[in-house]
Amino acid sequence: MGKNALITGITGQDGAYLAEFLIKKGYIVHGIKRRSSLLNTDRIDHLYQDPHIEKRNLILHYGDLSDSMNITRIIQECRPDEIYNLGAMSHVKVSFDVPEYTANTDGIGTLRILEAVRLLDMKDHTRIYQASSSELYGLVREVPQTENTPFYPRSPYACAKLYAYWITVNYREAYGLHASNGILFNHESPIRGETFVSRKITRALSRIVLGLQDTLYMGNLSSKRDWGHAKDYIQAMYLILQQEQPDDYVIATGVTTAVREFVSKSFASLGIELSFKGEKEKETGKVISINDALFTEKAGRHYLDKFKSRIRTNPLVVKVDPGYYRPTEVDLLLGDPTKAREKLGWKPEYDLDGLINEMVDSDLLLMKKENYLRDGGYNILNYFE
Ligand code: NAP
Ligand code: G4F
Repeated sequence: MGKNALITGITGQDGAYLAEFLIKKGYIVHGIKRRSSLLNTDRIDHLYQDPHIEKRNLILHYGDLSDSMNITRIIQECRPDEIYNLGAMSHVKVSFDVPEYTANTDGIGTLRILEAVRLLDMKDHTRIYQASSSELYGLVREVPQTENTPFYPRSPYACAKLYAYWITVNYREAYGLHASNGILFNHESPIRGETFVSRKITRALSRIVLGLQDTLYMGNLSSKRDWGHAKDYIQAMYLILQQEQPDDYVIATGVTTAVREFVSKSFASLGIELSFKGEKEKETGKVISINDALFTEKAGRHYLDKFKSRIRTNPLVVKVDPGYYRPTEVDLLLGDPTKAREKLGWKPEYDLDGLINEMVDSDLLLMKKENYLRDGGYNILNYFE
C-alpha cells in the first residue's frame, strides 16, 4: 500500500511541487489549507479531486499552525507516515511587521507538530521534515555555510525558525522522533510568491517589456543569495525522510549571486543589456542595448518597436526605493551542499540561468494574457507591494 504524507503549507510554492511529486510516487497526500475569504488553492488546483471521488490521492483539511487542537486532530485522523512542515509566514521583511504572529506560526507551530506526534504515540510511525532556512546563518560566521556553521539570525522570521530548528533537534534527541531539518537556501520557480525578489523581478521585467509598467523599484541590490530551483529542492526534502537515521542537511547550489546580477541576467534573457550607475538609493539601471533577434524570439516582434520607443524617453527601468530595505539585512548566503550530495545523493539539475529563463518565459506568458485583456478593454490592475 502507498504511503500517507501530510504537508503543511501545501498551498505554497514548495507544498505544491512536493504534493505533485509525492502523488506521482503513489502517496496519498493530505494537505492543510487555511480558510481565507478568497480561494487560495491556485497552485494545487491541477491536483484537486472532487471530494465525492472514491480513493482520492489528494485530501485537503482546513487548519492553521497556530491551532494545536486542529493540528493534533488532523494528524490523528490521517496518521501520516511522513509530515512535511512547510507552513510558515515565510516573508523576511514582513516578519518585522508581524513578529509575534511569525513566532507563533513558524516557531511554536513546529512544536505543535512534534508534540502531537509524541502525544499520539506515533513517533515510531511518523517521520517529520522541518523546513529550516539559510536565514538562520544571518550575519554569517563563515563562508560557505555548512551544517556546522553557527547561526546568527537577523529577523523575527529567522529567530522563529531558529526555535523551530532546535526544537526539532531536541525532540529527536529527547524522545527519539525521526525528525530532520532541511536547511534550504533560497529556491525559486515560476510559482514563487510575487513579493519575493526573484519573482518581483521577472514579473516586472515582463510588464516593462509589454508596456504594462515603466519602472522596477528595488531594495538592497547588493545582497547575495545562493539561488536554486524549488523543483530540485523538494526532492531533497523527500530524500531526507527516506534516510534510516534522522539528520540535518544544507541544501544549496554552492553558487552565490548578487540581486543586481539577478536583475541583469533576467533582462539579458530577453536580449536587454542593462548598466547600473550610482550608489545606494541613487543607483539606477539603464537600458544600454537591445539584441533585436533575441528580444523578438522571446517576446515577439510586435513588442520590439514600442519598447524601443518607450526606452528612448525612459531608459532608467530600475530604481531603488529604500522602503524595501530591511532593518537588519542578510548580506551574503552561500551554502556548501557536500553532505547532501554524499549522504543523500542529491544534486541540483537547474543552474541560475535555467531558473531565470523558466521564470521569465512563464511571466511573459502570464503578462501577455494581461495585455490581451487590456487590449480587449478590461481594467488591468498592478499588484505592487
Ligand atoms: P510560501 O510559498 O510562502 O508558502 C507558505 C505556506 O504556508 C502557504 O501554504 C501558506 O498558506 C502557509 N501558511 C502560512 N501561515 C500559515 C499558518 N498560520 N498555518 C498554516 N499554514 C500557513 O513558502 P515556500 O517558499 O513554499 O516555503 C516553504 C517553507 O520553506 C516555509 O516554511 C519557508 O519558510 C521555508 N523556506 C523557504 C525557502 C525558499 O527559498 N522558498 C528557503 C528556506 C526555507 P497560504 O497559501 O494560505 O498563505
Ligand atoms: O527574495 P527575498 O525576499 O528572500 P529572503 O529574504 O532571502 O528570504 C527567502 O529565502 C529564505 C532562505 O534564505 C527563506 F527562508 C525565506 O522564507 C524566503 O523564502 O530577498 C532576497 C534578497 C534580500 O537581501 C532582500 O533585501 O533580495 C533583497 N531585495 C532587494 N530588493 C528584495 C528587494 N527583496 C524583496 N522581497 N523585494 C525587493 O524589492
